[in-house]
Amino acid sequence: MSTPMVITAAMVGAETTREQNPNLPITPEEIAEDAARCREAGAAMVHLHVRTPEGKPSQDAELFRAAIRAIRQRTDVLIQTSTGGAVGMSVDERCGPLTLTGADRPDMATLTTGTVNFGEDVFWNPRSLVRDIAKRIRALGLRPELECFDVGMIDEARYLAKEGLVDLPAHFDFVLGVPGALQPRPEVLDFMIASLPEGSTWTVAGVGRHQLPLVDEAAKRGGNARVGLEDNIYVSKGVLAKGNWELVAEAARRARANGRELATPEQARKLLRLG
Ligand code: KMH
Ligand code: ZN
Repeated sequence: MSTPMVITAAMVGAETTREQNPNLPITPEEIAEDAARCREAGAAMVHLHVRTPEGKPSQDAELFRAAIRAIRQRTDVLIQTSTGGAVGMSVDERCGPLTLTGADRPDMATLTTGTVNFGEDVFWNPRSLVRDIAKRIRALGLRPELECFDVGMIDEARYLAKEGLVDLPAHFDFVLGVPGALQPRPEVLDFMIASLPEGSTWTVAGVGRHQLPLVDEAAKRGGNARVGLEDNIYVSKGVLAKGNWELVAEAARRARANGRELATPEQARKLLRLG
């Protein structure tokens, strides 16, 4: 039996707008409703950003609290909060969700381990900032998902481990296809997998048209996949996704077609060593 595949739904993001896809969830209720449908369609985890009521990206702790509570009232899906936020945010702003404790604490948080061109912007992650966020994730008792837009960002995880800021083996997310950054090719994916610290787990998040084909590539290689409106608004060429759940359903179909079962949140918790 192969290892079950963890599907993560990146539901909101900071860049996608309602003008691009009117089905983007924004309010806590909309996010929770779509999250419950994603879980039914096969997602074990959601990667969460939040918005103000006007739709502006925000890392405000209270907005996260409301979304996390609404999701947990509806479904048992794991919640991974973003510490990336939107380009240009300060580190304190980005770490808003890391102030949530007790019943509102997320299950996991992202940690991008280097700087990358991000379209016409720069997603700024100097080493000092990465260490600051890593310490805050650790202080909250969480394990990070290490967001790697390039192979050097995997190597940086080894430095973080030597400094006692990240435990190895760890869980990585290869983000491929961002304009201005590393593009997905089979040999790129294979190199990233071969570059991982021993025993680590991985997810691949493809941007735009790369998103769904990369689910097949991940399934074949024993990995995991992230889909959702944060990274891609179409379910097929020119056809807008009706919600994140539709992208998850398509990812689930592809996973099963490649002989993979889907992980439940409980299985994902064990596979990703979330404790
Ligand atoms: N919005 C991007 C600039 C994360 O969530 O950790 C960063 C991002 C990464 O989405
Ligand atoms: Zn994100």
